[in-house]
Amino acid sequence: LVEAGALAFFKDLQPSASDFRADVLAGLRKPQKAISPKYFYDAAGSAIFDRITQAPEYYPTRTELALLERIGPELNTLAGSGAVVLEPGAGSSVKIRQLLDALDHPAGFVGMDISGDHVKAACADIASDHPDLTVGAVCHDFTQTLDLGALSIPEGRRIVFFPGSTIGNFELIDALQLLKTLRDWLRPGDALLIGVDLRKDPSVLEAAYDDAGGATADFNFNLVRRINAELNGDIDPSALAYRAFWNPYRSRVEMYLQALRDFHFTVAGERFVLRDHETIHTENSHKFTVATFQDLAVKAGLIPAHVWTEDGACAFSIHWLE
Ligand code: AVJ
Repeated sequence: LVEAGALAFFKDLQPSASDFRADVLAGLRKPQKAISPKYFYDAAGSAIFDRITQAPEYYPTRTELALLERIGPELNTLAGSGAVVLEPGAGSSVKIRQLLDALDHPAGFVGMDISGDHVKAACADIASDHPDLTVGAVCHDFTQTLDLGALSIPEGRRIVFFPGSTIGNFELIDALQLLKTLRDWLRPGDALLIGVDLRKDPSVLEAAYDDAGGATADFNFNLVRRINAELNGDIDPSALAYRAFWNPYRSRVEMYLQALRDFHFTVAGERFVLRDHETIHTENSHKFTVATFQDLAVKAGLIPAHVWTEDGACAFSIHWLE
């Protein structure tokens, strides 16, 4: 009996719980307290992120999906038939469906995400909807090295798909490193298809990252809940407020949890203090112009071959790099 829609493989390269503890403690010891945004994405956080993408103020998801739909025929021409799509940070895979639907007979799809259950479920759904596609799932933190040879990636032209402007979450130096890593996944003829959010009116940006419905704030508070639950923490969420603002000097939205008063807390047996107005930096979302992003891509050894943009208030870009 052939199991319809089964995954061709699932590989668990899940980061260990001790990484989470060590990273959080190291981040809280810094003069500017900081926690990596990758820790937003446990099962609950991934679900809250899906709510963010539905918020009326959060334009990137809608805009990128519409742009992907518009350029589908061109992507199909560039990809040819039998392409194999690799998606680091696949999440719930809404965009990959759009891409797969645009392509003629894609041969394979490998979704990778730091949230193992989330990526497994999303990839299994894709497999059942595309019976001819070889689908694999990998639980992996894409900031860590990955030996692609250890995965059973199907043969065919590889398209590394990195939508959502996730590249914007990284400091520029780390974004450069990540682009180099993704470039190393490419062979001649392969391509990196990447979504990059563009600079725009600060009021649009600040609303997108602090939606009135409170999904983005809840996303940040989920990190507090996660620390309290998994690292035996006692952070009082009512002593914190979520803040997001546009930093024009660094061309990014910066996100913080800010103390509303002095308070002490414990995480994994270690004592910390936050003074009134002091912040925990949780995330950056860099915004580019087509030129500033292409300059970065070139520094990473990639060749900008095509770019498509959505202009106007919700500007966004998609790049085909070789
Ligand atoms: C992970 C890059 C898609 O920066 O827009 C959204 C994450 N954080 N709202 C972004 C995020 C708060 C998001 N990406």
